Amino acid sequence: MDVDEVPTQDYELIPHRGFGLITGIHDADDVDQIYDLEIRDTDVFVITYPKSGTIWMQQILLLLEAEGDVSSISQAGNNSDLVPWMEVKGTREAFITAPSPRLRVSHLPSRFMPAALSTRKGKVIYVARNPKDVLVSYFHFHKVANMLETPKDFNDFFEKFMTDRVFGGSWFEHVKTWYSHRDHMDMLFITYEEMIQDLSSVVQRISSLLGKDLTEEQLASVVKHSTFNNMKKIPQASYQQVSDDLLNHSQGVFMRKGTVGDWKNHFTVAQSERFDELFLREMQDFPVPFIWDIRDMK
Ligand code: PPS
Repeated sequence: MDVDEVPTQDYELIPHRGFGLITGIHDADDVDQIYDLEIRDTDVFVITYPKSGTIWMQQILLLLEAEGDVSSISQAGNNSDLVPWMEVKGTREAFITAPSPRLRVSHLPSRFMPAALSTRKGKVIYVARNPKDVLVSYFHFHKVANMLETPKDFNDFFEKFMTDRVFGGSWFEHVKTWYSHRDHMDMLFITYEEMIQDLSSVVQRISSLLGKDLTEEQLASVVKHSTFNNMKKIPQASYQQVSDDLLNHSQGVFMRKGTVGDWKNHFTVAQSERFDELFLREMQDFPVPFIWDIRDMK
């Protein structure tokens, strides 16, 4: 079933093997079958904790495949259909029979993903974003997304995120576990903030990972058509065409601010300090730095 065709219903987060699945969107049996899927060398999986740059990466992958020709991808349909979610129910057959390259996105923890990835089959692009901005982006998205419970207020959502009671579970566990697989998977681990800071170099690295040989001009076109302002103008890329059953477009937009440090407009000092303590406890041995403020960018 296409993600756009999910019928209107009440959604609920149901625990399954330590991870919350959303009724109506996910099916536990379908999710369990992902592990045994045969993987091709040309398969590409973008993995993210929610609100970390998934749809940005969908646009970049499609543009790289199209060698920068934006009109060809806009005509092909919605990015969410061209680079679908692995875990959405009923998508298994389409994955098995799809022509190469199969481009997919997923929010799933690594234990659910195809085992073959750990033998360096297929490619993984993991995008991590500083979790304070993730929390803020996710708060706003909960008001837009019908499948996610609308928070009472920011404080209510802050508590839910801090105690892993959101789809995606613990941000810390998601990022650390995926990172721990980087040596036995063909993986590029990048941050959202790197993409904000130097999109050209990130696009170049993705292009190399995929073995592409694009001209300077083609790469420049990929970068140009994946900037925040340009993507916002493309309904197929910015999720403006997702059905009203799934997204309540009157409550906000998918592409909201696209920046670093918006958490400062939402967190109280006390919330920030509590978050910092948790971050330090969980991430003290994590080697990848996060950027928390746009002014810290070179
Ligand atoms: S989801 O629902 O998990 O798929 O959302 P996801 O796509 O991972 O994250 C949405 C946030 O990414 C921002 N975004 C971008 N930022 C900068 N440049 C580009 N091109 C871009 N595309 C998407 C989007 O605006 C969301 O962040 P916030 O902070 O809410 O603006």
